[in-house]
Amino acid sequence: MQLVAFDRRRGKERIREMNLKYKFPAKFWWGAATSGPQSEGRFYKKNDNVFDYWYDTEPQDFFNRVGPNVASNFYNSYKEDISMMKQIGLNSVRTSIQWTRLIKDFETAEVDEDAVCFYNKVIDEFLKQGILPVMNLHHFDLPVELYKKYGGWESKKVVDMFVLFAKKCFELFGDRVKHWVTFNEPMVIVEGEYLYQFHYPKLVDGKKAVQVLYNLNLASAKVIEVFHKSVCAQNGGEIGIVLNLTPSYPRSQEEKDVKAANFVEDFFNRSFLDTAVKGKFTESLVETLKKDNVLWESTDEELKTIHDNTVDFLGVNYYQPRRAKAKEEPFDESKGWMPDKYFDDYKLPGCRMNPYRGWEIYPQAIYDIAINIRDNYNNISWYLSENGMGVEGEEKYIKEDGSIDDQYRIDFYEEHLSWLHKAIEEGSNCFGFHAWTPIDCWSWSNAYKNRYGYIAVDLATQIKTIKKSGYWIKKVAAQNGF
Ligand code: BGP
Repeated sequence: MQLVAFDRRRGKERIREMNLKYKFPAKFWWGAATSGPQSEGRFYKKNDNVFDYWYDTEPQDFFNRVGPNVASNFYNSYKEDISMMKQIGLNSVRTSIQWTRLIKDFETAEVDEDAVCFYNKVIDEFLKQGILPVMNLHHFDLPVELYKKYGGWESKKVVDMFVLFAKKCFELFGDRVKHWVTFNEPMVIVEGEYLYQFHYPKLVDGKKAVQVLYNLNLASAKVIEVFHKSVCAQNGGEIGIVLNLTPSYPRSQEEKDVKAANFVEDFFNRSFLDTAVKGKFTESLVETLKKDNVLWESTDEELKTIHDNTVDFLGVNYYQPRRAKAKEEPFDESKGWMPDKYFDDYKLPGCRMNPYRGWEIYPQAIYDIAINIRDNYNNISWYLSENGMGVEGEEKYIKEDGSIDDQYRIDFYEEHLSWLHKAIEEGSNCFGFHAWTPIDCWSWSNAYKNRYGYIAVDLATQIKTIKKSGYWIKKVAAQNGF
């Protein structure tokens, strides 16, 4: 009897699979991404990161004055949260190990035993639920102590302390975690902290920005070196980096606009992509920085480390495209060098926008990214590690049964996935799709303004409810397509 029922069900599944418009490769990752500082809350954390400190000193900078103290309470509710992730069919999830939670003393990398116990429980719970944990080592969460003492990522001493932290992570958790990430969006550290003032310490200093860009590349390569020599790698573990590759399209095909867009690519994308995959900095970028007298300080030994230690896989976060045009006014260098010397941002008239986040919606860029990786980056294996639609005031879409009808998010994902599918059909080596984010989480100075999750969080009660998109991804994951 049971067998008949089972066969009927399989039969139906097969028919559904045959009817799919977009079928993805076997073992495709259908998951979502979050991070420690955005989900755990500060509970029992022995050290503060730059965001904890910024919130404690300038809470007015955060949307509705909501800080990272509770976030989505993952520290206390990780079991229930992971079980909800399982319920919506995710087969893989990325989060991060917080440097400021795991490590008590940054100079010696002495660990905090409570934190070790916490991360062990989290990893074991993911595995018990059949969800592949992808562990990232840095999601903008620099210990504030290291900023105050050494200038944070401006210092190569901090690079070495980060390597000590990473080594500890591999030793403690590498027996179970097989997929590691050195950094999430390192370019955002450069932009937010040193150029455009949207992350603490909100500096505007192009020269320092360039050194930080270099030091982050060095840190990633040094961590990869340690990883590849560790038992984790011998046991089949892999390490990658997650980059926000925002393709930059020129306003027109006129030479000056193309040149401007090409510089944007060099500075904001290739400065991490070329090093991560090919082990070397883009020549045209190095030439420009040298000419402008702002090139980083490097040694031959460091450049060899960067050259010899490239990633095993790539994660690409994509939210919005970037558009550039030639400068309309000459750049005023009296306040110092900035990459903006070579381009102006360009807003495409009439483009589709996500009004809450102020970001253009352009799904086709996924295809362009995928083909670029295929043709210019050795067709390295990669996954779409973040993609998402942040919406403010989602409560207005609550249905009678209490769940949120976020059809707009489903449409957004289907459109992006259709372009990804096309690129895979054409040979791009993509192995997964992670949405931002499994459960609504705290998002830096935007706090809880825009919600992204498959699962909603009621901030006052911390009650979590699956949205319509959560049921959608469950079906997509089960069918391996849609
Ligand atoms: C990405 C970050 C995430 C998250 C997301 C949404 O760039 O990796 O950490 O913050 O953006 O951000 P926001 O809420 O600011 O729209």
